[in-house]
Amino acid sequence: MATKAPRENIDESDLSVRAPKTVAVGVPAVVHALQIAQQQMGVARTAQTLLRVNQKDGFDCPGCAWPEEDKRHVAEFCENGAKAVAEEATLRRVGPDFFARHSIADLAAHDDWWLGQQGRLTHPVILDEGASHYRPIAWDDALREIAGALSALDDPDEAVFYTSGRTSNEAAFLYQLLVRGLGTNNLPDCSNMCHESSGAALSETIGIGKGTVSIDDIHAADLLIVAGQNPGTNHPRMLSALEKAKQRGARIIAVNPLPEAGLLRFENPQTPRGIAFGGTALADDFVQIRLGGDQALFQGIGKHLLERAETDAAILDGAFIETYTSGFAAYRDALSALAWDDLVTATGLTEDRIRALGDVVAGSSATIVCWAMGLTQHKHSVPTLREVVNVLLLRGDIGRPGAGVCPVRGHSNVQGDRTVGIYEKPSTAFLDALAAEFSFAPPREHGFDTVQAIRAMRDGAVRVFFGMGGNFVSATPDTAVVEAAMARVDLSVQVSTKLNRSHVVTGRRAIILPTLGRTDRDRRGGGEQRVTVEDSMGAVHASRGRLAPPEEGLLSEVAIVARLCALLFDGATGPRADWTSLEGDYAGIRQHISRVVPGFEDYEQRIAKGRTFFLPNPPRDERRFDTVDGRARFTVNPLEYPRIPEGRLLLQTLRSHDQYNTTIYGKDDRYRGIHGGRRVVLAHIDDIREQGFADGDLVDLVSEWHGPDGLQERRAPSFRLVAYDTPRRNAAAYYPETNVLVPLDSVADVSGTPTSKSVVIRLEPARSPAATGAR
Ligand SMILES: Nc1nc2c(c(=O)[nH]1)N[C@H]1C(S)=C(S)[C@@H](COP(=O)(O)OP(=O)(O)OC[C@H]3O[C@@H](n4cnc5c(=O)[nH]c(N)nc54)[C@H](O)[C@@H]3O)O[C@H]1N2
Ligand SMILES: Nc1nc2c(c(=O)[nH]1)N[C@H]1C(S)=C(S)[C@@H](COP(=O)(O)OP(=O)(O)OC[C@H]3O[C@@H](n4cnc5c(=O)[nH]c(N)nc54)[C@H](O)[C@@H]3O)O[C@H]1N2
Ligand SMILES: [Mo]
Repeated sequence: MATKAPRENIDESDLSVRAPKTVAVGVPAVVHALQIAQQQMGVARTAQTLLRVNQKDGFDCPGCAWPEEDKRHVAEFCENGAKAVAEEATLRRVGPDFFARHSIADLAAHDDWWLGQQGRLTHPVILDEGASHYRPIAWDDALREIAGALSALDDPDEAVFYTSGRTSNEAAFLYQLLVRGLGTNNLPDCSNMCHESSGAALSETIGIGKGTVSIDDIHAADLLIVAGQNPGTNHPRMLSALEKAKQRGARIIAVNPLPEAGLLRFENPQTPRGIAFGGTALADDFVQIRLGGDQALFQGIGKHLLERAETDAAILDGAFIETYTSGFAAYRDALSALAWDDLVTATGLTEDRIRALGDVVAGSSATIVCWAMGLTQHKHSVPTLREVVNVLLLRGDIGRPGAGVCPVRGHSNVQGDRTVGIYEKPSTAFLDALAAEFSFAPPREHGFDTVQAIRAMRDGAVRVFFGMGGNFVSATPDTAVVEAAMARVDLSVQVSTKLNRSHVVTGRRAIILPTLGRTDRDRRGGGEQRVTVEDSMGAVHASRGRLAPPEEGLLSEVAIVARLCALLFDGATGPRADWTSLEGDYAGIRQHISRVVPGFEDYEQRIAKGRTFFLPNPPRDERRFDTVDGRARFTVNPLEYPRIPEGRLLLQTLRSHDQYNTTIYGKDDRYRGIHGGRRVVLAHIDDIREQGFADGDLVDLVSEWHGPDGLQERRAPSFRLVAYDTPRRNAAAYYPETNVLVPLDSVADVSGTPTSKSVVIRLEPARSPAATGAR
């Protein structure tokens, strides 16, 4: 069912702009988090819940994927973790009466923030074809409807199964089995829009699609480069680790177009010193790079190291290069042919500045590069990350203490989901093991990633869309195209904790299955269940919720999938397993995983009593590189960087401090000085003036994209211009509001990730003066 987005009647009249902050966290953050938590869940539940976050035998924070330290604090959570928990543990409810009161058209007129604020979903509901309202449906009937629609497909590839990254290992493993049992690898996931570029670059160059450092390595590093990441907002617990590294003498360099508060200074609320003394200055150096200039920066650093090595061979780790790598000579020659002028243009930094950074790298005894979306969501993200690897290889900075690559993952179990099989391009070894374990023939042909899935839906090739968590409609690029694509599907199913836009923009028929979250107690036939998750550093541990679930009889994700399997696979065809007993006791699923996925041997024992275990990581553990030639690979990557046409700006779409992806907690972005609104575009004052505007003017953002059929334009109306400290011609605005501007076909080479951090836009005076914010 196609609906009109709430974009037309935008009220941002409370918007105000103040000076950005230079210090992150501290007491105001804790107070703010507790306020939000108490509004959602009351005082008693707040205390009961927040004290269990990330404790051994507690539940894993549904916030981010940053690992816990081994020695836990009493309150092992951060402001934004507390908000994520409060969102889920809220006492507000969305039940059948809510859906009776609100038609689809009514819900569609509200934004993601309002939808999320309504509370936890409690009952399965169905939207019949042509109906104006969802109506309640019994669990069994809902599951039979879904199984029926899947069985009726002419070809299993007519179904698409999306996963967001909060799903546990157990649920994810069973879910991929269901999907492959049906006969398709159409398993797009949020990773396709997130760290896919990291996975692609790292698998190719070092033989594993994950980072190679542990939390101890962070503490032990001599130099930490944090590029394209805003940890003060998105991975606040990382700041504690950076602080510890700093206290042990590490240098920290922030590479970012924006001076993000958390990277500059940090007040640790866990330590009295943090509160009393105004915190630690974290970054020793802030490198204000142009959007998309990072490939050039790392090439420049590599070039400088190679030049210095001509007179001082000890600059490079010759023994490492000789023993463990391939491709060095070609890399060296390619870099020597690069012109400094190009590197300067691409980065916006001077040659001297880049060389000085090279000297810092040369002087470091152990270097880690951390990154997130600022490096992964560009057209040339994969080459950019290959260049990061090149620099680390030059100095042997992989596979020894305090050194390595550190892609900082987003969703709390996005890495685990991939490990247990949520992947549209599964390896042969994985499929072979799955086939042997469950006596069936999984499909071998690769499936759709997120962007390919949208194209197939748009073209009418998909009849069933199934979303395991997430908010497909809001999170994906090109909102208008995705909404139309979703409307073409016969049946859309969402397994969700909270209401979001993907429940309102649906297929011709739609089903919502509510489910348990991390914080909820999960009691099944075999007793109270735990699930497991893998953090950003490959450590696996159990998570157990303790709160009374929002509704008796609410099914866990595992139970939903197990029951669908029981309906779909009768033992004659498809995978064979005892679905009922797997639903009753998830230890049975862990046994299957331990036989299918390498590294999970003795799974149950290794997670007992709150223990954590590390999955094998050949580069880290033994400097073994499972690449095509068995070596870590230097690569040659022709320089790329965004060329911004005359009179245009390059827009990055990012997160405010008060949101979790498409879940909006509130309308403030405290550290950046934005209050009471989200429709702002941060730009350099000279660009604002050059374009004929003034700070505070209301503009429409119009993106320009040259597709095969010529110029395409997309418009996001009514954004307030905010003069901000950013490089010239680089602008920033919040996602998901700006997803309307991101063309579906604008994706990263190799990884297919939407280029959410480089969208060419022009500014136009706002057509409709909808928002009248005072400043
Ligand atoms: N509270 C909270 N926590 C979260 C999330 C959330 O929404 N809220 N989301 C989770 C998820 S799924 C993810 S993936 C992570 C995201 O974590 P981040 O990647 O930190 O999130 P973004 O807001 O997209 O910020 C991108 C950062 O990169 C910078 N940047 C943009 N382009 C470039 C570039 O070309 N070069 C460089 N060097 N820097 C650039 C931006 O200025 C910004 O600081 O956070 C996770 N944690
Ligand atoms: N323009 C632009 N677009 C982007 C990005 C960007 O930086 N810019 N970032 C991209 C990135 S990095 C990511 S990861 C994606 C995020 O894409 P998604 O993961 O699809 O989006 P979320 O907003 O995290 O999903 C939130 C919804 O998940 C559901 N949910 C929460 N917890 C659970 C649970 O435990 N179980 C179940 N079943 N459901 C649950 C709730 O209903 C909630 O409304 O967005 C991408 N899109
Ligand atoms: Mo993400």
